[in-house]
Amino acid sequence: MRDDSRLPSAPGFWRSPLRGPWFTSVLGLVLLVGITVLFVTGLLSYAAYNPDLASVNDKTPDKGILGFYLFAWPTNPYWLYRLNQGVHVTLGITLIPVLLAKLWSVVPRLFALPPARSLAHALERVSLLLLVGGALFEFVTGVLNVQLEYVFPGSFYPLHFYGAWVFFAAFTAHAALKTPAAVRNLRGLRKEREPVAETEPAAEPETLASPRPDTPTVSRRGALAFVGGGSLLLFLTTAGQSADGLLRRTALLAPRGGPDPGTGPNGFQINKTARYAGIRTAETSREAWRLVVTGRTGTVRLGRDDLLRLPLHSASLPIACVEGWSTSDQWWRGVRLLDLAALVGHDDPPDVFVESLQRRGAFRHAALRANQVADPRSLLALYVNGEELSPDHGHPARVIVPAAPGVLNTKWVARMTFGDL
Ligand SMILES: Nc1nc2c(c(=O)[nH]1)N[C@H]1C(S)=C(S)[C@@H](COP(=O)(O)O)O[C@H]1N2
Ligand SMILES: [Mo]
Repeated sequence: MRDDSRLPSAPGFWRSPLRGPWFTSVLGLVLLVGITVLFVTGLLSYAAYNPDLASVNDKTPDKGILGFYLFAWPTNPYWLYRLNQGVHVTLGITLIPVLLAKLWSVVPRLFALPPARSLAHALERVSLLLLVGGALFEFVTGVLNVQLEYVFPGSFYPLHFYGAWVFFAAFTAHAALKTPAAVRNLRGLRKEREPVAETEPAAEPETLASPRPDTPTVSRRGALAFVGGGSLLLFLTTAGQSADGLLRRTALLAPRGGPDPGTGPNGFQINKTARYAGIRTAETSREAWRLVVTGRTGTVRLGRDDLLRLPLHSASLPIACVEGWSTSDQWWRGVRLLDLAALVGHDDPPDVFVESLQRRGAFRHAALRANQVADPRSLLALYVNGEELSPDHGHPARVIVPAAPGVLNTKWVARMTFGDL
């Protein structure tokens, strides 16, 4: 078996002289840091979405013991979700070349036979299956969600969330086993960093290196630079998704947040248009539209003119989507959620369930937590940047909450039900 180099299970099948402990260790340590950040920002992102408040999007809202950490997402600083999600998505995309290079560097191991030499070895290989499978699953579902928007049966959230835990469990075990050696390798194997003329096959054949290496065509440093260059290119074509104006146009790989938003006060990214959501102008007109607010003391129905007679307040807040893109701060004006709560008998604001005019599709309703309702910057906005909301931004009224994911900022609001959820 060992000598038949035509089979990928034979060590001699793999000829690259670059494979070896140094190359794998560098990539491994980059992933150790990067994936830890992805995991933390991912868990935070999930908490921010209020999954445990109401099972509107998520069919397993409390996530059992995996939801142990869920907490009331704060409203300060108001750019918290924008930063968290920008880091999560941009970093995830940037790490793709590193992940692929790392898998390339260890691929002979994945084919090695016999499948298991001992119970310990068998366990290690099962954990590698979860590690590699988990990594590919998380990166693929993440990229698909960002690029194509929710192409999954059911919801993206439970898939990506449960996948993250499986992946991170295997990742933690793997990191605990390998990090000490990786650090040693970086210290001990300095010579493997040398230019191509002096690049020699890695020292120990058992440790990832090919037993019959080809002559090198690129140095390990050169190969790392190639991987790093790929990451840099992805970074530069993604990071602009959180910027404005010209910089935003550099976000070639990031979705625009829907169609061209045009210019003027309403000229910022649009996720779903009014047409897509099936909103008819007949139901949003001044004559027809009524906001139905329910709470402890009953139900009130408010037309646009009734809302305009309530105190109007302003707040400068961004929209930050789970997909990673965000707008800069927009100047919203409307009625405070806490004033609406008070109208129906809640002086101490409770949670609220918000429903839109939209009849089908995702995100037509959302649950906000008491601390979000209580923030004086949380508005049922009627205006943005000094003008009435455009149909695509949620005319006649939309929710906007500081530090919350875009998905909680319901557009075309029809009904608000205050009370503990
Ligand atoms: N009714 C309704 N509200 C909605 C959505 C929707 O599809 N329907 N999309 C949400 C999502 S996912 C985001 S990111 C923001 C986008 O707001 P914008 O289109 O004004 O930028 O609106 C939110 N409000
Ligand atoms: Mo979103």
